[in-house]
Amino acid sequence: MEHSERSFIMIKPDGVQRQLIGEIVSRFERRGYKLVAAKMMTPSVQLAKQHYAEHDGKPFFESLVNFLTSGPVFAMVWEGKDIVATGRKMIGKTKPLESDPGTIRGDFGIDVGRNIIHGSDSVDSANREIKLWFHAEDLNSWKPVTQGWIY
Ligand code: RTP
Ligand code: MG
Repeated sequence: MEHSERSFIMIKPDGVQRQLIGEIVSRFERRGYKLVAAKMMTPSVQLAKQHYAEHDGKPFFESLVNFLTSGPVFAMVWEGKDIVATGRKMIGKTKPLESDPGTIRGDFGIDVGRNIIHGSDSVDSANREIKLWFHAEDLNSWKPVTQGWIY
């Protein structure tokens, strides 16, 4: 079925521990995006390594994988116009000094290794990550009954 752009957005273990799930889900909802899948789970080491495969070999890779597998995450798929790029804007930059107030990281974080949330960095990454974390049958396509402000 045809749908507009989708992104894989995940609240990391620190965001779950700090009880920011509602706050973050609310920001995406209010912006006008549609939630099409969500689940809470503790990722396996294998899944975390696959997810962050592009960083394999970097000095922070092991601690990144350890962190992501340290407890439950809240994995989601969000849908809507330009969700990949807009999602990254809403999340804020990787480096705490560069993450502006008003963004999720800029409002809630000060540590590059404890940065609350992940968002796909391109449409290709989104497609890869959605396949990695979700089965196709768990993605819920739906249309708002009240048309107008949700794309
Ligand atoms: P993410 O993939 O988690 O959404 O974060 P991102 O795109 O903003 O940043 P990325 O470059 O993909 O890095 C993935 C995660 O690795 C940790 N990191 N640590 N110590 C460091 O210099 C360093 N650089 C990156 C961060 O936790 C980042 O979210
Ligand atoms: Mg990244």
